[in-house]
Amino acid sequence: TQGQVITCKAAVAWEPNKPLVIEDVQVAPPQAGEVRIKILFTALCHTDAYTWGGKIICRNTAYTLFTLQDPEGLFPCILGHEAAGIVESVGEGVTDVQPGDHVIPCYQAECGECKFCKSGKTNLCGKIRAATGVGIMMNDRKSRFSVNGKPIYHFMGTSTFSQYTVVHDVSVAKIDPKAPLDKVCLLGCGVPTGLGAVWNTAKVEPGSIVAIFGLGTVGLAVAEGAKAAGASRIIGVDLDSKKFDVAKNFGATEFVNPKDHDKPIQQVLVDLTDGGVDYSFECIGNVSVMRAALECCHKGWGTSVIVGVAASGQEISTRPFQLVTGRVWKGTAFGGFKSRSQVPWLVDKYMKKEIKVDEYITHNLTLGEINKAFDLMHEGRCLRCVLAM
Ligand code: NAD
Ligand code: AHE
Ligand code: ZN
Ligand code: ZN
Repeated sequence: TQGQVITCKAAVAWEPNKPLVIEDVQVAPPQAGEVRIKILFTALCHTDAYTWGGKIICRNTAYTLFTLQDPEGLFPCILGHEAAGIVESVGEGVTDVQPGDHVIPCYQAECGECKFCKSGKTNLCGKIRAATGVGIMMNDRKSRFSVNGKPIYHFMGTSTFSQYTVVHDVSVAKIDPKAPLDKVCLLGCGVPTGLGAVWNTAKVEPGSIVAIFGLGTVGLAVAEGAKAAGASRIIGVDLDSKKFDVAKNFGATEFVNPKDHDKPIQQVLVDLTDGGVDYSFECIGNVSVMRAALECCHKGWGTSVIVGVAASGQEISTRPFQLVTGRVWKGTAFGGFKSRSQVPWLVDKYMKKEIKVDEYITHNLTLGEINKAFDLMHEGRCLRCVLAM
């Protein structure tokens, strides 16, 4: 197959919110600096759903020069960014991986050479983002996917809802070939994001009081990370009380359901914690909850980390006084982990049973059942659903 177009099955999102369609997709061979991967397993992350549900909002004021539309939400596209597979072929000049290598495609690249990579201050990489953020490849500004000659956009530089995908070499983490791909696919997004939000972004200290808004996979991984960091209280907040039993197994120590209270949830948490929490994490993608997560932080030092991705066009707000009086508002992408160097390390930690992965998988389906998998996510009955390709 090397050097040839591969025809395979992929789930194509033709339009926002319309069911994905399994199509025969033509996948072009990798060009210079690119890698074609046979995806074996992919999971769904809520970010795929947000993009799929994309809407366009334009705003033009002195301070908002661009549309508030998500520039990644292009259609038709192939979504998916939490996966594992095997390298099928590589383009010219690719030396870090070769056919047969077991890999996790990473939506956040790590080139090691750009201003971002060299800064020592961030895990974001600037090398290919201009292309991956708008659904194309860097070399020729084109897509490697097509259906009957019609180009299909890439998504997040990964597009894993396809049996074969083409990614940039700086987006490929080579992992231990003994690691079970049907499990470690989760290390492509949600689990590292939650763990890293605690360890890298917030840097939670032993004894801290932590609040977690949203107990899906990302929020549960925050709980796991906070427990490992020695937090003294880990307060889970969710509208769905069924999540509380599950969250106990990941380290949460207390639960609050906003539906059980008349007071605003930030006030409930401030009252529960003698003035507020040391760290809070928003793991939903709801801008009202982001505000509550900031405002439940302790005056003077409480830090709130935005992890959730809000729907296109949404904006956050609070009284500036909240920040003037020492609360800190931060965000995290992929939990601050450097992808190519740290994903293999996370895989090793899983192999040594130092972090959970299997526990986040509640459902296993096939690519053909992908719409059912999205339904499960929206019904809130599932943490991660892994699709066999
Ligand atoms: P999920 O759907 O599995 O979990 C969301 C949880 O939030 C559910 O348990 C739900 O019951 C709860 N919830 C919904 N509305 C709520 C409300 N108003 N108050 C309290 N709880 C509420 O999602 P996930 O896959 O765990 O992802 C969580 C968020 O993180 C999403 O926004 C996703 O896009 C984002 N995300 C961000 C990154 C990153 O790098 N920053 C990485 C992965 C995911
Ligand atoms: N494109 C959207 C925002 C999407 C977003 O925030 N993506 C997160 C990853 S979510 C993973 O589940 C991210 O880290 N992006 C990294 C980057 O470099 O853009 C919008 O609103 O514009
Ligand atoms: Zn994700
Ligand atoms: Zn870089």
